Amino acid sequence: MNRCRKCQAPATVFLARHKVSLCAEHFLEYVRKTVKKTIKKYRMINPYEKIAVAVSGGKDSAVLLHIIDAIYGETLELVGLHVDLGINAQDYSRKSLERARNLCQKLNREFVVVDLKKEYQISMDLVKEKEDRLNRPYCAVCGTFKRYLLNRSSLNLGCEKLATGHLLDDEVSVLLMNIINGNIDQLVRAGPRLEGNNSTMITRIKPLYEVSELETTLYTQIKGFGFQDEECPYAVGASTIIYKNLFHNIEENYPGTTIKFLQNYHKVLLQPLKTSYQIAQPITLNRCSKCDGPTTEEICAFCNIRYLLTTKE
Ligand code: Q46
Ligand code: ZN
Ligand code: ZN
Repeated sequence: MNRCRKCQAPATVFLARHKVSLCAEHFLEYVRKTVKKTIKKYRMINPYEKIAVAVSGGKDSAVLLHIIDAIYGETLELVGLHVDLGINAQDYSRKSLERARNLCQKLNREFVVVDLKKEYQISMDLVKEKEDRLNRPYCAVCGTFKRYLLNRSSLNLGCEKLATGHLLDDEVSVLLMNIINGNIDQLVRAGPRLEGNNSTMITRIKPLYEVSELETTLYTQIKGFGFQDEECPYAVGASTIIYKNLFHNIEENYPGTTIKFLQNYHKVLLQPLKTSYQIAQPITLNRCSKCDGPTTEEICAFCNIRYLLTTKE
């Protein structure tokens, strides 16, 4: 029988990338320590800050809120921020909202909902209905909605940072997609801390940057907390899923490859890339002429999409 490397109790988990067996308690400690190390390394959180945590109702953001709450307790003001995307199929949005609310209630943290339909008269259901007008993947549109609303709401709530549940698997998938598509602009700005500007753009942090999807799954199983585990009805065919599966296959054969890819990107490739392309400076942001939000154009992506969805013809 495998024994926990730390306490010799029967092991529950084998971490292939570290070749280490751990009992349930020491596995939870390992994940928390990984997050703590990331937060420290990238100077993500200062004492007594007010931080918005994006809670989708899914497992990754549940783990994120649990861990930040466990590490910092009352020394941080945390607000769970949920975007209701208006997905009626399979009752998806209602179930997600319920999960997110329960999580915040359990942890005794403030919970705020931004309702896309009530506040902006648009929804992901409307995106599906009018997909010919937009002609872009659902998840790309949804990503624009979420980024816009989370940014705006966390600033309105007076938060200093916005924490999101992006994981190792998300980051490497986006990195590989950007390499393949030659998106240099995105590549030089990849990272777990994206600086804001104190007025229109909040600083975004990703404390789960070095935690894998498998690890968050095990974390939720051990802790036994509920989350929305049904797949989003609009996720079908999303390219990120295909890239994630690619990394899962590589990881099965060569454990540790995923984290190596991410760490080496930062250690070896990022700096030369920034230097040779000389585009490391922050982009100049204008204010959107419709909503006053941040944009590099005259009208921001959110207002553009909203216009396409709500005009008569
Ligand atoms: S909610 Fe939105 Fe996700 Fe659904 S449409 Fe895609 S991005 S899959 S995390
Ligand atoms: Zn142990
Ligand atoms: Zn706008």
